[in-house]
Amino acid sequence: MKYRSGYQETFNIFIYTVFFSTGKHENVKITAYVGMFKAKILVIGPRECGKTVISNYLADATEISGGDYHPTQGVRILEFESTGIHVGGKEVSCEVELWDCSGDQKFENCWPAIQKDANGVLFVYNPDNTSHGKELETLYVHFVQEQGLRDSQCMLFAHHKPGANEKIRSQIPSYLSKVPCVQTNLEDDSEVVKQKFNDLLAVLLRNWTDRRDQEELSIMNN
Ligand SMILES: Nc1nc2c(ncn2[C@@H]2O[C@H](COP(=O)(O)OP(=O)(O)OP(=O)(O)O)[C@@H](O)[C@H]2O)c(=O)[nH]1
Ligand SMILES: [Mg+2]
Repeated sequence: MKYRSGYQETFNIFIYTVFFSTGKHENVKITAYVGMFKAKILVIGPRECGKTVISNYLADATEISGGDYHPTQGVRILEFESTGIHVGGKEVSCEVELWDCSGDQKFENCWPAIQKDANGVLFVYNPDNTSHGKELETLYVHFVQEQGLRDSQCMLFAHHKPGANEKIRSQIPSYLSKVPCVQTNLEDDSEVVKQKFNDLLAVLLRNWTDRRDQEELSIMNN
C-alpha cells in the first residue's frame, strides 16, 4: 500500500491473470491486457464514525487498527490494489485510490478538489449516533446528487464500533434508500467489509468498460 497526500494524475495498467492447465499437470499464467483504470473512491461520513479505521483495513487488509482517535486533517489518499473482484465471470484486480476524508465541516474548502473525477463514494456512519442520519443527507446531496453520480456508484456502511449502545438507532435518510447499505463490524466480521467494497469496485469497473466500449464504437463508426 502506498500513501500520499498530494494531487497527482496517474493511470495504471489494469491487468488480470488467468490460469489454465497444459495437460502436463502444470499451470501456465497468462496476463491479459484489459485497459487503464484507477478507481478514485471517496470515503465520506460524519466525524469519528470510523472512516480512517475502515480505510486502513481496506488498504492493508491485515489488522484492525483501533485505538486513540486522531481526526483526519482534510484528506488522506491511500493507494493499493484490490484483488478478488468478480466481473463478467472472471476474477480480476483493480488499482484503487481511496480518499479518506475528514468528517469535519471546517475542511469544506477542500471539497472541490476531493470530488473532482471521483468514480464512487463509500459513505460511513455510526448507526448509534442519532445526528448522523441528517449529516449523511447533506453529504449525499453534495457529493452524489450535485456531482451527477448514480446511487449504484455508492455504498453505505452502517459501522458498529465495539461496545456500542444498540438501543438508539439513527435512521438512514430516505435520500439514501437506494444506496446499498451494509452493517459492518470489523471485530465480528471483517471479511464482509472487503467483499462489499469489491462489489462496489465491480460496478465501477463495469461502468468503465461499458463507457470505453461505447467510445471505441463511436470512433469506429465515425
Ligand atoms: N476497535 C475499533 N475501534 C474503532 C472502530 N471504528 C472506529 N474506531 C475508533 O473510533 C475512533 C474514530 O475512528 P476514526 O476512524 O478515526 O474516525 P473518522 O471517521 O476517520 O474520523 P474523522 O477523521 O475525524 O472524520 C478511533 O478511536 C477508532 O479507533 C472499529 O471498528 N474497531
Ligand atoms: Mg479519519
